[in-house]
Amino acid sequence: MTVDFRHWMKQHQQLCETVLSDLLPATTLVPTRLHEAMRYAALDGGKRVRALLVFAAGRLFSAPPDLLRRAAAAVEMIHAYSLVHDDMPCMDDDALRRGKPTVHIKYDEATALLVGDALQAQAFLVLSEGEGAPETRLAMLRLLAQASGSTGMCGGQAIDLDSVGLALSREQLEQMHRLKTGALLRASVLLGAMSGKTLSSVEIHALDAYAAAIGLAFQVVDDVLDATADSATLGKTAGKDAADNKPTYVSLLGLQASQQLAAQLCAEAHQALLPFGEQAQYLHDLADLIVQRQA
Ligand code: GRG
Repeated sequence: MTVDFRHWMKQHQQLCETVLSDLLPATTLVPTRLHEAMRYAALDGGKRVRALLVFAAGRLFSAPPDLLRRAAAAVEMIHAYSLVHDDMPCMDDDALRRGKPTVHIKYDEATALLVGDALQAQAFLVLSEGEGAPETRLAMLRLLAQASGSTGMCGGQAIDLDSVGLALSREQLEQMHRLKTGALLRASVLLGAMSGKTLSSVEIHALDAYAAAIGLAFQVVDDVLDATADSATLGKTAGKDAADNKPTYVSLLGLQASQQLAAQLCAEAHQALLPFGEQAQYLHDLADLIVQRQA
């Protein structure tokens, strides 16, 4: 990772925070407590990997800033909603997220449910508004809906909930993560690129190969960190996978083989970007970031 990339990353994490703050309902707007809780869930926290993927992919095709910013905010809102719901007692039942009490602890369960619902609706609202060709916007909305719904993130979460205590094969584990985490990461890459131009099938194929590799790498690293890092560093409860008897890459392959797999997937991601040349440098560096992250 270069100094240039680190500078770009900080700048765009800050931009993501500003754009989210602008596009979320104000706390003065009724119902004020719900809007305050939505802002609590979405602002001031997280690595903003999905927004960074949108911005870095947008750079490939000089995407217009307004559409790119809305796409970045939309994927982070969907992600924030998924975390709020995932932390609820009916799912993972967690008290800590992004170094803060989870939404149902800070507020209450009913509010957490509504925060997730409202963040999801807000994501589609912000992407439907603003500048840009209506057909591009429609294609982007469709992609985000597919990535979030029952054949994407929600479907992956359903498989995850059904898998507790089961011995999944490597293929089954991969399919679950491709949906649960990979679908939104893929959508982030494609939404960024689509903001700039209508993609050819060759471009979609190359970006898909990149997204598939980083999506899986993200999850492998998540499993490694869950087994090796502490809660203070992670900002969420560490060791939860083993405690909950969940199948992970670490439980399936062991720690060392999981680390090797993450490195191999990073190399595959880099390889997939070759057709895009220098313009893809930040996507290249984001793959490194995903694999080298400590939280
Ligand atoms: C409840 C519909 C629904 C879906 C939940 C994404 C997800 C599906 C659950 C999150 C549980 C989890 C810990 C998944 C592992 C990978 C993951 C998405 C980690 C959190 O993402 P980061 O590390 O979080 O990008 P930050 O806080 O940095 O944004």
